[in-house]
Amino acid sequence: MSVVVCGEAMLLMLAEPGIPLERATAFRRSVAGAETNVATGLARLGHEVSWLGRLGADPAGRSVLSMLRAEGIGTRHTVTDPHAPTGLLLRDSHPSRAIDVQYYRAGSAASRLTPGELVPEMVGGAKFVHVTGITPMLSDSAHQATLRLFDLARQAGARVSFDPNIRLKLGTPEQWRERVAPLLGRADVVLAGADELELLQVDPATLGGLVVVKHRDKSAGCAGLRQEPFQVPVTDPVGAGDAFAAGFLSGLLRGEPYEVCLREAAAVAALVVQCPNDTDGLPDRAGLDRALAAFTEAGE
Ligand code: KDG
Repeated sequence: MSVVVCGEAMLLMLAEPGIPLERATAFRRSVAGAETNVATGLARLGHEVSWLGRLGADPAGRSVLSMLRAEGIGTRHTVTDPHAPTGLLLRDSHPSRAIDVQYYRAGSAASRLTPGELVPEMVGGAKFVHVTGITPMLSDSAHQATLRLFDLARQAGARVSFDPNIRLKLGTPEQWRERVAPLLGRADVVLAGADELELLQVDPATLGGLVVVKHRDKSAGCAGLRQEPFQVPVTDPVGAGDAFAAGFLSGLLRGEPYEVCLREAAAVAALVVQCPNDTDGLPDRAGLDRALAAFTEAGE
């Protein structure tokens, strides 16, 4: 297994594009979850990926599981919880006005993740373990589980990549600072927005690992390099950060220089924002190569 991701996967009911949530009558079913978005991106680019997480013993959980399996994501370690539901996310989709995201995830099966259920075998052989700040914000036990995952990754010789993924619906800035800021210092690769680093009050220069900063102007950089965003029409910006992470990690897994990792990350993100849901635009290898060639031809 090249990459292990851990986090909550929710059933996503996405309103028909352009219609506000309370007016929408048609919804499309798919999967939401920052970590499973990254897993889907990596799987489509040809990497072996496994997902650690919990689902309810309900139709939403079975639906999520079959969609993840259809992407070729390993689900051997998925836990089905008979006592708690699968999380649900309802949202609408617009290119420029604010997107209405409604979570129904409090007390979900995923929030009941515990450190005791994470065992070394789950990360054995992984090159990367990818985690986001969402998981430690789900509950105290999920926070403890996240800390345990960092330890297991370290013991297994896997690098940890970490995206804070701040969602203020999950906690106050103080709570994010308390739980999530310390994790950045323990990660080997941090993928974070400049605004997130500010909110967490983390100076990237103090972090030991590689820090990839996503800037407000949509450019991104690391190790003194800067990648401008590719100019594409934006249909739905949700999932861009996860797509960027998948593209960047894919480059790292192939041993590419950071310059290539940044360019591929930006290209995967540019493909995702052109489609309404989180994962429709995630390319396979041939699709990414075609996009990169087109951007090069356009002088980008
Ligand atoms: O990164 C996209 C996510 O926002 C979405 O898929 C759901 O993980 C999610 C969250 O907590 O917002």
